[in-house]
Amino acid sequence: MTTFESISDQLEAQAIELPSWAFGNSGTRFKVFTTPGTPRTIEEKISDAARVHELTGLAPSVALHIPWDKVDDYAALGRYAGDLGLSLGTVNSNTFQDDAYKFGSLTHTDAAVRQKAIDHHFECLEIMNETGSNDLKIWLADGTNYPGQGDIRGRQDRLADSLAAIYGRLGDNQRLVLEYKFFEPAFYHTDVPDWGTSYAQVAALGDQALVCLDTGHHAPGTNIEFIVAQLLRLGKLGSFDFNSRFYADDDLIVGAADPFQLFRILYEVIRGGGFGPDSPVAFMLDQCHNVEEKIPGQIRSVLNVQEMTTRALLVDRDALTAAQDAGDVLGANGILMDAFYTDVRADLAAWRESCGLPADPMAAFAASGYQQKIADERVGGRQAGWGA
Ligand code: LRH
Ligand code: MN
Ligand code: MN
Repeated sequence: MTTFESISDQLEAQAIELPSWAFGNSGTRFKVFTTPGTPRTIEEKISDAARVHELTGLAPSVALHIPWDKVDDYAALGRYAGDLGLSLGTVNSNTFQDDAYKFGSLTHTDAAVRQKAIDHHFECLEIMNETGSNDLKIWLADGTNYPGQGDIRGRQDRLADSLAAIYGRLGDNQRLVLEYKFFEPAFYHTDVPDWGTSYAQVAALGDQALVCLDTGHHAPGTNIEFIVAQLLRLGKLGSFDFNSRFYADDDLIVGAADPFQLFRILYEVIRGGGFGPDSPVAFMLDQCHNVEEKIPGQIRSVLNVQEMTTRALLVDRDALTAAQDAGDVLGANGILMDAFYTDVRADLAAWRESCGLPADPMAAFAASGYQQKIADERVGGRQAGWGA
């Protein structure tokens, strides 16, 4: 059995990017419940994100969503984040809230609409140049609701052309990550529904284009860890949007619905060389906190990722390989399960203290008084994006 002491140094470099929109109010199409202290500006979102990093050491960057997080001066926003110990990370484009995109954005039949969507991505790249961000994340709401509504093949071709135009503007250190999702808001077909389509599109672009895997974007029962293994094998896993789901794209706290699935995913990440300071795989959260408080929700999320990463690092890989090669079915399964069932919470608490962090970041936040302070100070917090 691998010991905690033998793997703890690998935890030091773990970094999980927080989504700015997780700090805003969000909800379902039925109701948006507000939370006292909800940020009114991107600066306040960043300030809340800084609390998460301060207490966990796990979340040194914040992702922006444009235009939700639009400001006049991105360099100044970057300095503001820097003063709080954070950097600005992935820039997410947004072509899903404009009337012009009712029938598609990068796939639209009208060249003028496609150009508008391409120009939006150029704007995102300019923002990245100012913030020093490396990743442009593209998720498209493009798709159709009825068979025959659109030419699904022509849409792929137009998508390829539009993506090539965007790719051509990337700087040397910048990457394009293409996120897939099998349904919603379109219900018959989605133009980037699965990892295979995303892979086909990014492979045609070049080395700086990769796939983004959002854990909530698969049909129930999908073996996500297999997708992770395959994309790492192909050198095309760029990033994760972590969250968890019971039914659809629930955007619940990562590891809440199925901690074992998170463990299996992280095991394949580690197995495939996707973990560690030299790894090209970016870890991000993509979540909404509809009824729970947002800052503790984010703290819990990054701790869940850390906890399952630790358990995945504990897998005795030599013993596992030997059992697999020997055809020892239950022995191999037992080795994996031994690591999964290991309660690492006490070891992690002690390790955090040794790093100068609170043993229990959730308790430390509750005791800090920050939630009360923002509830008193901030009035009229905004919806996450939709109201921005
Ligand atoms: C789409 C998605 C995508 C968006 C975010 C708000 O469902 O996962 O990443 O940018 O939600
Ligand atoms: Mn996502
Ligand atoms: Mn989603």
